[in-house]
Amino acid sequence: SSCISGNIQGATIVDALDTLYIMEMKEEFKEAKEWVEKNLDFNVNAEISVFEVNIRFVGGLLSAYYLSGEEVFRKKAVELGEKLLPAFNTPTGIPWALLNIKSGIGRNWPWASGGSSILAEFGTLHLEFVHLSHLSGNPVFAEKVMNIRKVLNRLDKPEGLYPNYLNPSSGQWGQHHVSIGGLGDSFYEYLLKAWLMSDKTDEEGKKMYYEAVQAIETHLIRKSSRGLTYIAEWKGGLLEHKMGHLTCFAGGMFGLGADGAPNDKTGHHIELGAEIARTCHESYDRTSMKLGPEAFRFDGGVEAIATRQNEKYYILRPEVIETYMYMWRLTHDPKYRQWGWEAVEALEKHCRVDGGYSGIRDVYNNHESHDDVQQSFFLSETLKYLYLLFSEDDLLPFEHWVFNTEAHPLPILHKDDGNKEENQK
Ligand code: DMJ
Repeated sequence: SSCISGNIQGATIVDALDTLYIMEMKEEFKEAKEWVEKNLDFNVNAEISVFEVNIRFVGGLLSAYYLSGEEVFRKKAVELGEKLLPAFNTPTGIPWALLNIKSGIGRNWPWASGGSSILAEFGTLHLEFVHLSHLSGNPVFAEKVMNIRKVLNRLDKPEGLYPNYLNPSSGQWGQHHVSIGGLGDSFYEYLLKAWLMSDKTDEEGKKMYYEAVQAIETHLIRKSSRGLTYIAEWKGGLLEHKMGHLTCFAGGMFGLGADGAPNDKTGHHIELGAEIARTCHESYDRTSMKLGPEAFRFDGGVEAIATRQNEKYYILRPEVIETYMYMWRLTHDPKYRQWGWEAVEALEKHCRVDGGYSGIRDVYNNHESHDDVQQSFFLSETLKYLYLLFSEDDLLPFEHWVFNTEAHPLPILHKDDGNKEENQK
């Protein structure tokens, strides 16, 4: 019916395309491709999250194209990118969080501070949109994301930090909440990866990344009394000593950014990545299922443990394994493979169910209570990062590829790439 809005169907299939390809599951990849050709449809009355559709569908299609060279994926990616463009029709060009892709009408999450857009949402379009311009020859996609940068750079930042909320009409920050986990996370990731993906020509992205990390170290990174480094949340100058599972991706990010760190700080950034990996491993090790909770605290005598019932769940998230994979590639310390294998065994033991894998309601309990959901990022991220952790470094090497925030590999755009795509393989 025309007044009920639906969704774009096929997230799990599209999110898994590149994983199937990388794992050489040729039959399954072919089947998935045929599904995309016949059934993937963006002409639906759906109110979608611009961020989620971008990282899962646009990112998934772009990677499938670059890996396989199959034109259908390029075509679908550009078609979907065009559908997302009306989200940028705001006074500042900061996109809406939600968009009806039939009507082109956008709005923000009703819960977000003062009608704001979310940093981790509008800040996580850059990599995909640069590739959409590259593959379509249409500069509009890259222009939209470069404008987001411009708006951010005109604003004063409290203590050099980026608040999670920005109002797309006034161009002003909402609440001064800062997080390297939910609502903030992948914004920082994309500053670093934009620079890497540009073959290290995007000096603005580089500068923004390393300045942000400096502010994060000064204001958010702390050490517990028993020596665990963690990243707290900042609320208008006050720290909440809580670290989300989502925040654990930052270990890998610090490691990946270590090489370019200014002022001889390479070793320091690697060390920071290693410490975050260790803390996040502790959050897994201190549960009965050896799978980490959604959030853990450093408060009232506890360290790296969830204290609230509604933070004890595990929904097959990848961030801790992602950090193991980066730290393994960067250091070859065998502990990262050991820790990864512990996660494999725990997933098999506690999450495997008929027909797939399920999230767990309480990782501190001795009996699994399954939530009966297999998130699409389990196939795109968790399994892919595990596979890469136990593969050789020349499978999707960091010198040629960056992973979008949903683990979809995108080729680095070398300066002379303009008209030939072959050298990206
Ligand atoms: C994924 O969709 C992406 O990794 C995103 O950046 C954060 N949340 C999930 C995985 O936990």
